[in-house]
Amino acid sequence: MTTLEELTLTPTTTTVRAACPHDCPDTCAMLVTVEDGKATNVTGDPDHPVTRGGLCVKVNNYPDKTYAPDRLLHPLRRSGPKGSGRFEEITWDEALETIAGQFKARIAEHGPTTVMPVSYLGNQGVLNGLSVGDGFFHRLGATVTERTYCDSGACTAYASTIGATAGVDPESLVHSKYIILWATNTISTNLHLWPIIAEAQRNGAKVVCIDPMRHKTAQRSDWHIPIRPGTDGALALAMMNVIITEGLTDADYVANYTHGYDELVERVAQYTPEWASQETGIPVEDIRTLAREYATSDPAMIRIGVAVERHAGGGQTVRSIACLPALVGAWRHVGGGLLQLPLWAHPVNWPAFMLPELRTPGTRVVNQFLLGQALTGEMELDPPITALMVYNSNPMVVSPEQDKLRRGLEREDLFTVVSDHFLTDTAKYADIVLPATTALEQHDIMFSWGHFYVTLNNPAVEPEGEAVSNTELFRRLSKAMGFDDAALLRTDEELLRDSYDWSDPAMEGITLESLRETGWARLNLPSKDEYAPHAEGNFPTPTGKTEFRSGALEAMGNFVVSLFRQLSDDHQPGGTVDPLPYYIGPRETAEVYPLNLLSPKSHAFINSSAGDQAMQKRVQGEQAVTIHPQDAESRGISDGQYVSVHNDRGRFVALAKISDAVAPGVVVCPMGTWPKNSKDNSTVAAVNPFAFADLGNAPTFSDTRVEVEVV
Ligand SMILES: Nc1nc2c(c(=O)[nH]1)N[C@H]1C(S)=C(S)[C@@H](COP(=O)(O)OP(=O)(O)OC[C@H]3O[C@@H](n4cnc5c(=O)[nH]c(N)nc54)[C@H](O)[C@@H]3O)O[C@H]1N2
Ligand SMILES: Nc1nc2c(c(=O)[nH]1)N[C@H]1C(S)=C(S)[C@@H](COP(=O)(O)OP(=O)(O)OC[C@H]3O[C@@H](n4cnc5c(=O)[nH]c(N)nc54)[C@H](O)[C@@H]3O)O[C@H]1N2
Ligand code: SF4
Ligand SMILES: [Mo]
Repeated sequence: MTTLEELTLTPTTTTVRAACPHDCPDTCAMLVTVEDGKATNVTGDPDHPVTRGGLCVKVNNYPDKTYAPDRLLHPLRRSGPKGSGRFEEITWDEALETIAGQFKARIAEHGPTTVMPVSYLGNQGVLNGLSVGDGFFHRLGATVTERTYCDSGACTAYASTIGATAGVDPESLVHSKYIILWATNTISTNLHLWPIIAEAQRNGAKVVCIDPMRHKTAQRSDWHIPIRPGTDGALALAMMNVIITEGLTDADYVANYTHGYDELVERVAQYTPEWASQETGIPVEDIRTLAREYATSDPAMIRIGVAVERHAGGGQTVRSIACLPALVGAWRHVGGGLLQLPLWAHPVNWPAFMLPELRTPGTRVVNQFLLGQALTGEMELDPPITALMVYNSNPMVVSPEQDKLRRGLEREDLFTVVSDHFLTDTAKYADIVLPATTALEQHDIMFSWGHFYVTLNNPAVEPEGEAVSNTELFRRLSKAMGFDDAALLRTDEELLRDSYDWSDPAMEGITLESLRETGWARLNLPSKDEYAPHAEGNFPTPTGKTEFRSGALEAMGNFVVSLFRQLSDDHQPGGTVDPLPYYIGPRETAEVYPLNLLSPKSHAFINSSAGDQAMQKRVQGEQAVTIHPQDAESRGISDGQYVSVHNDRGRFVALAKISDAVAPGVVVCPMGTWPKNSKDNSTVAAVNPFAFADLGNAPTFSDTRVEVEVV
């Protein structure tokens, strides 16, 4: 490994090992060049087996973000109407006094659940990310926010079928001979996996991409299968039908390591390729070919993207896909099986951050997708929400029902605090705005949901202005509220020590001290050339097998498995769920509005982050909706014209991009654009529904029907 001394150029120049803080599977190891106390450059660590020296377009100018002229550097108090963006600078003491005073007064009048936190994964660090603040709000007795933006439906389905297993090591994909990329635009959203897939491809692997859009990844795949959105479950069930009827199962693997096979055979008999072809729009022969090639190639890999869960039947879709590897014995081989979120391999000490012991059992839970309803009173809440604190999230961009949310945030009687790097469209509605540090200015340690490496983030420079880390923010708030619980006042050093279960076998040989030397380390697991965790079953399910018939769903009905949710197990959705996989089609149909809108990730933004940075805005371009030539022609739309995209929930305006990269009936507009940078102050979130998918309270962003017309 290159030493820091070797990387150091001049005596006043140092190199600091850091980590990209974003909600991205790649969790890159960064090297920060610091000259005279200023960060002047960031690069990827060339020695890191996944980062391989490169950062992506979203982050490779990270010092520009840290030193951006419009960055928030001081606490602010609103001095104009909500949304006007007019603020005046105040001191931290004034800000903390105001917040504590407002929280106390509103709690005295309504009770503690009148306060609601809103946070997600703007920062993904164990210290400053998902659960920072949870202990504070539990101690306060605030409404518990359910966070199910991402993969909670897929995780529930996956865990109900094969257990909370890390699955395949992404690096093992070099050994795969058949790789199905199912609802993932890898080159944009999981860039550092692509060289591994490309290596497998050079070694003879066939790469198949199942996606309604012919994007960068589809273009580089060997076979692109355009599918009608939200119908993937039909395809997976029909693949099982073909595999079973044509005798392509691995009978020995099925007999030893699966549960409920006979019932599965009975169940999938109805899901013929002919039926699935009608649902999915994929020719019958293609469905048969896919099933045959998948069943007869070794090792065969399925990589599922998060987008596979974003429709009414997302949970059952993942259930069906998760059954496939066991049916054909793919798990026997290194590089065979299923890759979803390998985060389950990381022994993060989550309870030390979520602090469930500070929560009062039975405290009210509100899901963040319903924020607009919760704030406008459409959702009956007693007491109402009268104080909101937003950090690590930008709901005006990422939450559905944007118009309703805006109306809620405009409420004069709502006291809103936002902590962020920039004055986002959400922050504009705040009463108090607080400045947050960037990854270059704070301590953290990163798990990964895309590989088996743990990465330490060392601060490279002093914070700009009066910005503080989220950990420091909540220490200050705890003191201002008079909370003296030791757990709420832990220093960053103490939090780092609490971050991982260092005694877990996966951490053997890794300590905080060793990470300070090396920056990152691979978890203590077999190498990518040996790792086949389920070659002999060993699934972490009740039966120890792949459960075609799911004991968990049978016992619990609908529930939520997700690390990204708060620990609130006394509040599960419930209801009965068929324990065998079955088909649920899209909820919104062509009868309502003719076009199916997808809002996948943008290439140059990371969710809404970087959405207001000059370079990234240039690369991403203006908000645009891709529409098929036939649909454009029948509506009199020409390329480059502004169009209105609308339904009963709202509308946004975007540039029309006419292309046959999408099928007729499908339109695509990436999420992440800031409303203020759009033509009509609105984005895809204006038309997205709040409705949940079938499992795990997952979103249904892809289950959005719209009409498009010239403005
Ligand atoms: N550049 C960039 N990278 C990111 C992010 C970002 O914002 N920008 N965000 C990060 C986060 S938080 C996440 S969760 C991941 C998500 O990364 P991905 O899992 O790749 O998710 P998306 O980009 O939303 O969608 C991927 C593809 O799914 C397709 N799709 C949509 N609906 C369906 C469907 O019903 N069936 C099928 N088969 N395909 C469908 C879309 O056309 C899209 O091409 O990316 C991470 N990486
Ligand atoms: N239409 C549509 N909507 C979607 C999706 C979709 O595919 N389509 N995807 C969903 C998914 S998968 C996800 S993961 C969510 C993402 O939702 P969010 O996690 O809310 O994502 P970001 O937009 O990145 O918002 C993070 C905010 O946190 C701020 N931030 C970053 N670091 C820090 C910090 O250290 N401290 C503080 N205080 N703030 C910080 C950023 O500047 C940014 O404003 O969006 C969901 N919304
Ligand atoms: S956003 Fe993802 S790909 Fe880009 S630098 Fe961060 S971890 Fe790497
Ligand atoms: Mo996500």
